[in-house]
Amino acid sequence: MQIEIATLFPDMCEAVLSESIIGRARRAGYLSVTCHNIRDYTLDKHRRVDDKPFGGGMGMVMQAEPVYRCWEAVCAALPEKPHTIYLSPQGKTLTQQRARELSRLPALFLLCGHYEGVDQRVLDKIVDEEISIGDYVLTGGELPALVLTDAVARMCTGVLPNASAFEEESHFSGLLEYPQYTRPELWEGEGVPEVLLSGHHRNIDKWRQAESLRVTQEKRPDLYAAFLEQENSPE
Ligand code: 9D3
Repeated sequence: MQIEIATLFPDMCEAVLSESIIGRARRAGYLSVTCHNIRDYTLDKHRRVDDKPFGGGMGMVMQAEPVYRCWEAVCAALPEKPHTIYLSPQGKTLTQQRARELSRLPALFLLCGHYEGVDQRVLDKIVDEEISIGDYVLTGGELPALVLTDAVARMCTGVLPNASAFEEESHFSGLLEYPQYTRPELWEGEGVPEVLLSGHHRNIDKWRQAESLRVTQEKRPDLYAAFLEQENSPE
């Protein structure tokens, strides 16, 4: 999977993408993520990338030309047109299912907006899909692009050890995780559930399943109801 991120803040993106699991997967060659500075594609002698909105109003609008020239340059270096996503508060909310589908595509181009938006003409020309990460207001599309990259990348082969990327589809099956404990056995006077120290794997599995049910019912009654529904429906 190849992910191309177009942004006015490439260093902000690079900082996040160089760390942890995504950083390691990139260095190991399982994943290619490249950040492009839209400002590098302006033809303006002052390197400007935004201007006042036609018709008046507050703030600035990102100009079409640098965004388009960035997209063209990235396309020219790829064997086929990348699926182009504009991170926008007006988009459809990202879901695990959509992330999984996107992880099966060969290349994504993620456009991060800033200021009061991007000239509609370039959006009409290049964007296949608009995605939001939820109903709250951020200052730009960079954090959403990083969230999308993380959610998609972890499902690409080699990024996570073993098959844990897909655990939510099998073992987990719509329930929340059971509580975890590690050493020491006694911390601040608190012990660890006895069964976890027993070495009895069938009892441990039973305990964890029961805890998953309990935690889900308590924290996410919506997921719990959906789980029961699916358990009780034939087929
Ligand atoms: C005129 C400014 N806003 C009116 C309320 C619209 C607006 C545009 C751009 C508000 C925020 C932003 C910056 N946010 C994003 O680019 C963004 C976003 C978000 O804010 N929340 C959730 N998902 C996303 S994806 C991109």
